[in-house]
Amino acid sequence: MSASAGDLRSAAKAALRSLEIETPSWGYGNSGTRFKVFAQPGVPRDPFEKLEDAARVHAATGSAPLVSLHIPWDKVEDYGKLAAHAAECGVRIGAINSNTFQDDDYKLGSVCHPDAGIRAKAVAHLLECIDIMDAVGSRDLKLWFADGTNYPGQDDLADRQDRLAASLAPVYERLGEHQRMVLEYKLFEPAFYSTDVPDWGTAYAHCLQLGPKAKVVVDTGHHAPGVNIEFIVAFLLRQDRLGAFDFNSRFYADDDLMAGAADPFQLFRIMHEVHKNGGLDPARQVNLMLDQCHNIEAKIPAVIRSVMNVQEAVAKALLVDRAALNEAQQAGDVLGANGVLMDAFGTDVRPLLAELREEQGLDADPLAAYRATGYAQKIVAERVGGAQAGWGA
Ligand code: PSV
Ligand code: MN
Repeated sequence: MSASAGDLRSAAKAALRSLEIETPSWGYGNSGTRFKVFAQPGVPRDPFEKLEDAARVHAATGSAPLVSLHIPWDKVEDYGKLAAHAAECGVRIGAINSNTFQDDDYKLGSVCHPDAGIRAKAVAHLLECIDIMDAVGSRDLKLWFADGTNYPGQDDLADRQDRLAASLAPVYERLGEHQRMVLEYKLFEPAFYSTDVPDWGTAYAHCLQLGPKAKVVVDTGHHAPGVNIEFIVAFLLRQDRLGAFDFNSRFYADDDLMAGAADPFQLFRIMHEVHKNGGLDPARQVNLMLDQCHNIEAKIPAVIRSVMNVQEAVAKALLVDRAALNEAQQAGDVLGANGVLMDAFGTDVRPLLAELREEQGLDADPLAAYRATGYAQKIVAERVGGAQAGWGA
């Protein structure tokens, strides 16, 4: 039995109303490639101003109430004050992202480093991040390790896994009752021969060993070309180990471009698996984060566009006629099943989202709404003096 189009639309609207997408504090600061950082006027000078920019994305889209922090980039004296500022702006602090890759000591790695002293330093940083989580009321510690080797024989691959497991254990123990650690994998970069958490299988194995509060992060830019990310999503949700996404877009590697820019069909396929396997239910705690940097385009509009792209992918996933899909699958109707999915992907969901925004008291066009506020001109005029925040600061 097919669902009626009207029923699907109203169920989709209800789910979209409670959709929460988390934006990255570093997406608002200056960033670049290893070749050049092109500074932009009006960029925040501190984490407080980053939150103000994030609040503009939420005000325009109604779907971005959470902001990820990166430590030490977002280090402040008083985290209570930072959380209070977030609340005043109408947003909340989300995941705390650790950083064990920008200190000279980490040249040969952090939690997998051959030197026990450097591993202890990295673990101390991770514990400090949990103190910050306590202070700002954050649930998730997000871990990404740049650890790896550049040359065969440089270090012992299995020993590095032992060091990783031993480093993560005390961090896991330190988590509060409602806190979690979410472990991100990445195929390569900055290390080129081996990476210590290169794929979902490695992240999953460490999470299993640690316990139920350890979950896997899927950064959509961190796979080899052609990898079926939606399979990974379905598998991890089935095991209740999908903790979070880092959405961005990849043409070649970890491009960190706007979510859905290169391949909106892939984003739809991922969101279909998320929805189909219960991942949009807030009780499953799948954190939908963006992890991207805007090097040549205006930052706040680029984050707004990314949020809109995720909203569109989610809307299309919500419009999949699951009953018809199931019927076709059970009947072995290959073309029919594929057709059901393609019909949803082919639906123009922009009118539905515009209608929903108007029902929420928002402008139907988030980018036009943002432009109309004059905020872009205001920050260029007001944010003079001081050092602009940027990658590494
Ligand atoms: C690494 O490439 C990564 O995806 C991690 O999530 C970092 O925290 C983030 O980028 C910011 O550089
Ligand atoms: Mn990431």
